[in-house]
Amino acid sequence: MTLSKKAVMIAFILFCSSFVQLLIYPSLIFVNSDTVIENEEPFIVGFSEDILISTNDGDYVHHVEPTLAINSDGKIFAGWKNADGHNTGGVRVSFSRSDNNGKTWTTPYNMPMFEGIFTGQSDPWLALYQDTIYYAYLEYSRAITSDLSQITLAKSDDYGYTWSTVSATNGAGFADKETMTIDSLGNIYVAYDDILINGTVIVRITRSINEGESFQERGIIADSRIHPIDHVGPYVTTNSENDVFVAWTWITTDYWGDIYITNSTDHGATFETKLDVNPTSENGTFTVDQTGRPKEVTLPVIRFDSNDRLYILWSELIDPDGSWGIFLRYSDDNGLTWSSRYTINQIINGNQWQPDMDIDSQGRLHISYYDQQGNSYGPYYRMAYFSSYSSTELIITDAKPIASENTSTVYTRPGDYFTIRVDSDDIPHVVWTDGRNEEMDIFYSHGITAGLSPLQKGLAIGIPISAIVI
Ligand SMILES: [Ca+2]
Ligand SMILES: [Ca+2]
Ligand SMILES: [Ca+2]
Repeated sequence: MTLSKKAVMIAFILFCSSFVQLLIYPSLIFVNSDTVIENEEPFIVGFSEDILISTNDGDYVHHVEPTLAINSDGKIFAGWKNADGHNTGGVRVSFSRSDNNGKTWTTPYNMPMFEGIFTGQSDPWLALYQDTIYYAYLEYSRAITSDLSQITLAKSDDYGYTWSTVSATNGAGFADKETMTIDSLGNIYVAYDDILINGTVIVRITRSINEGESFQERGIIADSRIHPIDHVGPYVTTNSENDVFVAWTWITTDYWGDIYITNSTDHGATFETKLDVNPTSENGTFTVDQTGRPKEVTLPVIRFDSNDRLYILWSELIDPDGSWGIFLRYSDDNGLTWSSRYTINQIINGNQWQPDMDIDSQGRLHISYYDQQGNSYGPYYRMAYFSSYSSTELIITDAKPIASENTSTVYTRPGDYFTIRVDSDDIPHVVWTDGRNEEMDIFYSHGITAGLSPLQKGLAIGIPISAIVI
């Protein structure tokens, strides 16, 4: 059976099971007590054929840690990190674009090095504001004559044909693990770890109020000299009032800590007292491989829906079988109090980690994560939503494989994240790290809806007609 045939069969089986779910659950979402809108399609029944987008192995064989952004016209932009080894540090970051809903992608190229300095690059992060692409990435000097370390912000007004770059940070140490968000007015925030040479970690946030022409230091979110022993992975977002929220992992003992969150009502100048998202236990941690290189790590993802409900998603090493699992909470009071914990992984056994989510126009969560069973892993997808806004019962669709092949657990370091984003039609698009060809590559796929017949689905996503006749 060809891969395409297998994908179509899986899509059809998932179509049938999803139809049963449609019958079971009334598809209404209550936005507030007065407003009722239908929770309409699209329901995602499977994923389109996998497309390889890291097509250039000439300089670097391994490609990991992809990021994704989609504009209102459906142009898709992807970035990722290139490395010499499957589990080694980043050397350059790349960019590619699709103008035809992911069917084909432009030839990837490496992003510019800041002011011509010979740098290494890592930690790619894409965001859009209107039709301008903002691409944040870590840069560190590889020349002995420079000690440059910063988050660079590259900006393109022409879909990635040309870029201008600016330094988005000015910390004292190694700038690491940034995230970026852009508020409704176009102000750009970059949160990152500033790692000093003595091991102190200061989590900082910077802001640009001039469309990325320059950045100013704003506030300090965490400092390991005051709150030992380590802080990692600040994830920044804003609500409808353009207040700034940051969640991150605070490691409080050698191996354990938890997710903390704080917010700022003065655009990042000062932050409220941080709150433990799981106050009764310490569940955040990290694991390393046999050579001491990082594998799974607890890192939060935070997003607001259009009603300012705040969702937080993360992975923990506390499933009953001692494995990693994925959890969700929400808050309707800007993070002061939190809902019960919801388990997101459908299968408890094995490791589920590295979750990401996006929220569509109907307030539904589109969630992706890796699931390892036995000696291989791959990306999976679930959609989650509440039957009404006051309901605490999370409806969550069956886990669906995104990729048609898995990656061997020999490849221990797919990066710290992969990315899911919904387009203007509420369709999820995913980029992930994939080792099916005995090297790490970046693949892409998008959701297929139940609204199309299996034949139409095949035609709509470009599967050859011969593959549909099973
Ligand atoms: Ca805790
Ligand atoms: Ca598990
Ligand atoms: Ca390759």
